[in-house]
Amino acid sequence: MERYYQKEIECAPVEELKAMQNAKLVKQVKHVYEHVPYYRDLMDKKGVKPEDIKSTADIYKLPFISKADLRDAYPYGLLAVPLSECVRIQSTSGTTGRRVVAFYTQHDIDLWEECCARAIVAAGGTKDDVCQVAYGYGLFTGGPGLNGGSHKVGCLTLPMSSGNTERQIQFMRDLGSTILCCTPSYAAYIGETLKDMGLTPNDIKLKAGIFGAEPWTEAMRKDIEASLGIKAYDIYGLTETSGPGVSFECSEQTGMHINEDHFYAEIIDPDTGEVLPEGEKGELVFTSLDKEAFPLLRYRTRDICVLNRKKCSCGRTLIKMSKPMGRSDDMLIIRGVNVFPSQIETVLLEQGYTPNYRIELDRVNNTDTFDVYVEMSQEQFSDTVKDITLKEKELASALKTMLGINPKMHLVAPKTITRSEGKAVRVIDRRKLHD
Ligand code: DLL
Repeated sequence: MERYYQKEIECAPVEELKAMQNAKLVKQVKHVYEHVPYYRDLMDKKGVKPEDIKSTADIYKLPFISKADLRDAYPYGLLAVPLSECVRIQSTSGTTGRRVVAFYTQHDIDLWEECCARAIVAAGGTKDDVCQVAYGYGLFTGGPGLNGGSHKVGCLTLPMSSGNTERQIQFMRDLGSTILCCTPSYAAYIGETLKDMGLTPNDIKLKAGIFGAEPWTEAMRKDIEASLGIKAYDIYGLTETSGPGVSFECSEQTGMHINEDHFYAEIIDPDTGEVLPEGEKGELVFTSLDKEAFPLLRYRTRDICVLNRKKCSCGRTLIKMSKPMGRSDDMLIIRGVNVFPSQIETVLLEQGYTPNYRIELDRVNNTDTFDVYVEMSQEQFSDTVKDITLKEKELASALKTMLGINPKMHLVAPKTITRSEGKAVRVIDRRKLHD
């Protein structure tokens, strides 16, 4: 039997949902225009006033917000309430330029946690469950978001954070965890470790997993389900809109239901910005309808998706998005962490290396491998092997500080990285990320 956290919203008649979105949009545009000078300037430049937005049918008139705007406005420029009203920030890794810092009032936190609670209940969670949260905690939104959702459902919450896998399994056994929340690659690794410890899914009580923050295929879903003896559910979100819980899978698993009472979704042509009809593939754009502190209007996610409103057997009427099928920028997601090649280049230049480098990615046993090859100068190359090994370690550690994940560094001889006559090919990605 399908369960819901907020049935009155999740299964509301579509017309009711649309009317709700229209009313919230009108209010939100006014709030942003009055309180965010940065966005007001964008609207003024486009010649659009809050009164011009009467419903979601008018949304195309509004300007987009992109990561470049977040950079320009860093840190407070898109804040719509006094800082004293904010109770939390969350962030992504990266340099000042690439880092996203999102602000929350208590009301924003409550709504975000409710979105995560909807995902947990859709995966079968109840107050009798033991929910082990093995997403990273801290600035990353995964741990705090699912932790809050788990509390709202009333599950016994295990705030494990990621890492220390044998201890994860020990707790899972001792406390009888029934739901696991983490990235799909970490879930696969936990499954592998379980086997290495001589255990089987019969030795644990897990029944469901809520996995997201990075792309994963149906084949990976099947592997994880078999290794942990669970049903695996997808969850999507991004720091800019709050974190996980923008959309989530139900029992039908043919896409993720978007929490439309809080987020208005559009699909646009990434090149022209034109809004595409439902069912067409393009870039996903979100407008936060309820957020007080950091309400982004028409935020370009760069995720390529399709939306559909076909009737779902779970009873929810919320529109569904496909799994992201790619990106319209150069962002890579490596072990759940967002990485831009330019961040790597910044570190190399800071450390006195040439910008001749290559990133190689693969997925071995469902875990991402991350190798960075960097060319040495003639002087660097004349160092002893011992010196070079030390330099590789130093560089790996500088990259870890910048990105939050550890690459395998390879310092290579001068002129060995293939030069390109056109656009440099910096990234070789051999992973199969999409079906
Ligand atoms: O990854 C929030 C999150 C945490 C989602 C835990 C789900 C679970 P960011 O670090 O800001 O936020 O990264 C957002 O990750 O634009 C997508 O490209 C990608 N992404 C997130 N969820 C999925 C998913 C969190 N289920 C970026 N499938 C997004 C594929 C995903 N890609």
